[in-house]
Amino acid sequence: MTNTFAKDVLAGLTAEKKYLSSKYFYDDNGSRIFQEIMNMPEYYLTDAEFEILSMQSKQIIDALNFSQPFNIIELGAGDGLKTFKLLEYLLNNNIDFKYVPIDISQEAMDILTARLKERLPNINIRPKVGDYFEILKVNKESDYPSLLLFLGSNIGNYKQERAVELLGLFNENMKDGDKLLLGMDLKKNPISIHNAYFDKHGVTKRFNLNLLLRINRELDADFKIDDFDFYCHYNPDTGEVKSYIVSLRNQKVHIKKLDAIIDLGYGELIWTELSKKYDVPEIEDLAMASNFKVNHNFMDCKHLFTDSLWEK
Ligand code: AVI
Repeated sequence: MTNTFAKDVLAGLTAEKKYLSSKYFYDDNGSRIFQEIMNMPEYYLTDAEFEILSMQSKQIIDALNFSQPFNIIELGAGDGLKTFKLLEYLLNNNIDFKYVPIDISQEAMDILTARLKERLPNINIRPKVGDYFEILKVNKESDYPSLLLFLGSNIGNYKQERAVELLGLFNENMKDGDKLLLGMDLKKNPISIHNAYFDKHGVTKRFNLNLLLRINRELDADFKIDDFDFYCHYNPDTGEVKSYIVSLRNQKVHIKKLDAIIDLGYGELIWTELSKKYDVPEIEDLAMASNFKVNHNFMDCKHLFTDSLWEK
């Protein structure tokens, strides 16, 4: 078996406690459902981060203390326009910078580049498709300072050890003086978090069950979607939202390409996603564990979310 998706699905579905990684949510259909999630009023994260980047562009750029020109490198930029307001601020103020969005999807980069060039014709944009670290290694040789962006609470989808490992790798690939702006969701009234992930229209349920459809299609399996449900739970003590697919009956699923029959019991869970929420001391600890110092936490007016500025 050559393909890592196949290997990971087999490992996850034959484990004592079944799991599937949320990184596999994002096929074309999953990416579209994620756009729907970001447009839901319950999913406050998107609007909160948009507010930060719109209202505090000046403060963020001032805090960088960069000489010009500089680079803005966005990791996992997708086809969205999260950073539009920040980029617009820079152009309106004649600040000299180059924008380097990075993503694994060529299509996403093409869409983003076309949209930005249309809306900000003067932008100096150099999209890159591929592995973050290969691109960051090259950037380390740049003569100019760089701001790395890892927005949208993406870090929250990594377990603590993996988050430290990833941030440590960012750190190693940054020059002295480079900075990282990290989008992190904050602990808050647990009901708001519950509603953002257990939405009443079932969009997040569709997002999770789409993973079973992907396995059916790509690995020739016979998951019957109606025999599965979605459950998620926020634990305010740990700040962790954990999401699961639930088997609604005793059933066997045949995954032909894996030559595997998976037994699922009534009520059995397949863990799909972690979405971690932080408080300020935890942000300080995470920064320290990955060799960074927190420069400033830029928060929206309701303190739902932070874009946390870190330096080496
Ligand atoms: C991409 N990631 C930060 C989202 C989150 O909030 O964990 C994915 C998501 N899962 C359910 N809703 C949104």
